[in-house]
Amino acid sequence: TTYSFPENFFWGAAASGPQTEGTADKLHPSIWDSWHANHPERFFQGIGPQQVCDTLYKYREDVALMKNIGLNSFRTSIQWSRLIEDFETGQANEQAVRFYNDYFDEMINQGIEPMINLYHFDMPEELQTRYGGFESVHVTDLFARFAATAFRLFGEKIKYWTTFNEPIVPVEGGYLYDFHYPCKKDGKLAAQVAFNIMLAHAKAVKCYRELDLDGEIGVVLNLTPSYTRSDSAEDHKAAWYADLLFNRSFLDPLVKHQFPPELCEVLAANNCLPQVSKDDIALITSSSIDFLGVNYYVPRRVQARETPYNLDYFTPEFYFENYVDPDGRFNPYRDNNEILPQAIYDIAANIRNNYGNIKWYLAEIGIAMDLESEGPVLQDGVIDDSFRIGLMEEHLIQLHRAIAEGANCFGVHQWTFIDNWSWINSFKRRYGFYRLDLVSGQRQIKRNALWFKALAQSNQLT
Ligand code: BGP
Repeated sequence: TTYSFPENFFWGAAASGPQTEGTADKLHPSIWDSWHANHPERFFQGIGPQQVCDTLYKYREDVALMKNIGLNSFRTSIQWSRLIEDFETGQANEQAVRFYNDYFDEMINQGIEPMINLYHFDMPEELQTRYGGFESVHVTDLFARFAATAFRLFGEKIKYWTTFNEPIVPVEGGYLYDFHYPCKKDGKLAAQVAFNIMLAHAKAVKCYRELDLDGEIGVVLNLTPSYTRSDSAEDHKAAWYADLLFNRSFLDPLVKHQFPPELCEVLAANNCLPQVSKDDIALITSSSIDFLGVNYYVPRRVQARETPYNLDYFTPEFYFENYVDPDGRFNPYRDNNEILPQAIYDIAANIRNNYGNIKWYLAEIGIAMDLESEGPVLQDGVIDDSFRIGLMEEHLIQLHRAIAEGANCFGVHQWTFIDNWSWINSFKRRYGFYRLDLVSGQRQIKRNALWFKALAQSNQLT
């Protein structure tokens, strides 16, 4: 069978500034730079964001590698803590402006559409320390200043912008479960930060609209359907809550222009309602995006709570229990990684049926493997990571099925281009089209990249 994709489909890769650039020439540290400096033991093998792909120096060679594997688009992010010299005024740093200009020009000259994100978990450390990061409304204004600077500087050449990548992740990581700085474990603060992130997003979108540039702006959300253990009403209720708290909490305000009343009820019942003004709510619900980016890796499976909830602060798990499907398929090369290609179809159906069939693209999908499991370099110089290819095909077949039924999807970006640094996981899980040798910095192509090249060039899966 041949699966053809829509014309002008985006086939690309996704990455982010803090995970690839390296920390050289930065005037300000981000929370990741300083957290790693103070607590290297929190990071897998102690490796931090200095030791990454060195994109800062190697972007020309790297864009040539993108071209080499047929990518027609590429997402990365601008680091707030690199671009901005003065956070209060939003004044840019000259050297950083030169770097981003050259990097984006290089892509454009090679026929690769840059899609640029503004926030990929990388709060400037100074703003976290002084104001509590997105705990503070003032920081939402500073974010909008940063965004406005980026739009003014690069808005002529960048046609696709996103404000935030997976905005719920810094909320979970930093305020519920302790895998992002500042590890506070405070449900009420989590709700406040979530609200303020949406406010920061809406303020940035407003700046973009005011500049009247020729381009589009959106947001990237990680969406995970919740599948139930059984068909019981209790299990379905549990899934409904998981969906409310993890998907609808951001999707509904940002796409449907409304905060779900049930979300407010849940927060109120747990004494977690954030402090908000009517004007700020109105700003969020009146702002609109041109497209949605969707990241998907693993499905969520839930059941009604059976064991007592034992945290002394609120987290969404108060309303459900995660469970592992004994019959599930698992990726042997990554912990807790159930494989469920069907989820792609279900996400697409949800967007089509419940979110006005807004235009969207798959902004991250990837198959994690640890270094050893990717296999040796073959005689032709290619690393044998064939395991990925079959799984990617299964996911894309589900996407194709959804598109055939009307899903408004315009592209696929695989995570990631060159193996990159992944927060506290550092280089534990590899995802790249190219392997990064951490010692020599050398990039080595993997079989999956050649498979993707054929896909991108023919616009079909055969
Ligand atoms: C996504 C993030 C990326 C990336 C990826 C892999 O959630 O947007 O930044 O890191 O996950 O993550 P991990 O290394 O945890 O598997």
